[in-house]
Amino acid sequence: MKLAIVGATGLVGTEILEVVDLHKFKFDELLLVASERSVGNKLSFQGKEHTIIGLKEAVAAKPDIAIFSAGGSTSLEWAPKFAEAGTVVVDNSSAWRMDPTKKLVVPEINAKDLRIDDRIIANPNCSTIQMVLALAPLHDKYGIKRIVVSTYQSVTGTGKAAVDQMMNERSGKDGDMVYPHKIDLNVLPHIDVFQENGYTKEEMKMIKETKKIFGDDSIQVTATTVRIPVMGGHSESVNVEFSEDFDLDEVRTVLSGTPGVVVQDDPANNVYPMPINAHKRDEVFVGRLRRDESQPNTLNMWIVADNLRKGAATNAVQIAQYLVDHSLV
Ligand code: A2P
Ligand code: 11C
Repeated sequence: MKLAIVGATGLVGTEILEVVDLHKFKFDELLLVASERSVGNKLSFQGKEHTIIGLKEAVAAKPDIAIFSAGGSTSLEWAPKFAEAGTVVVDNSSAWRMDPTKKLVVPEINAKDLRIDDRIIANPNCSTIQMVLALAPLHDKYGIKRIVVSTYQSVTGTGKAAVDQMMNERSGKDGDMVYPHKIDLNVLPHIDVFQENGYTKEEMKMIKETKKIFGDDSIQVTATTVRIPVMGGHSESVNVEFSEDFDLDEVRTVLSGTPGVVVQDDPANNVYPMPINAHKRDEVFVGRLRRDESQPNTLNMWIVADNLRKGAATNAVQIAQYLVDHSLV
């Protein structure tokens, strides 16, 4: 097994390496790939020093799996070249997600749809992954009609430069502005670029990706995505209307038995999911479970996960592991 990590020096790339180590993902050779700026630099992993290589050299090495996290334009240009060389690409960017010929995979939900000829596999957006993982077992039981989601997203979703902006503001240092406004002590109702319909691209990702992952265009989704000066994870307020009525205790039981989901719902003791606790965890945390008393068959929930883990690195490494376990590479 020859494994390549494209974007190995970035926030998600660094997390992928951590997850590869923690999950004991087995490989014989590891290729660490980044931009020309980093080629030749050394990066140590599992006690071994690796030299960063460029994309051309990585394609020529014909890795079995390449996990990409180097931005959409790098994926658009380079994923097909890897695929042509026989590599299976697991891509973290938005480049291929809505391509009807590519699978959009959250392993617990739809890895079973993967086939040997899937050469570029898309990893969904972080805010979509944590929401659909928690909703999937409820969708199976009660059938989702409509989702209204508002997010509270960590600056780590934007990458290293955004973390630097927040920290510079906090310590009074000058530095590059990644966001159009200050982020520390502020809230930006703006993630990714605005579209013609007034929604941001992040909001449209949540809408379109949810339908694709559930394989059901009839599910109605509306989203407001918001950046807050927090690290550690994304939080989401989710209001979900089902076709069938539910029992709240049964919802708790179903979620408690869902692999990858942890219920933290004990308001009397101030127990509910928070990004500070989700940080560096692979699971998706769910709490504040309560009936929406304003209309029938509707549930309110609060969903938190480390966007760099299940939202990106963990999900990608799980896909890679599934490919290995099912002889799809
Ligand atoms: P580099 O460190 O050489 O710039 P983040 O999202 O945290 O900023 O990380 C982005 C990752 O994608 C980094 O590893 C970065 O490498 C990599 N990257 C950015 N542009 C390219 C490119 N054109 N080719 C290969 N890797 C790239
Ligand atoms: C954010 N969700 O928090 C974004 C980051 O489409 O993979 C991931 C962007 C993507 O800013």
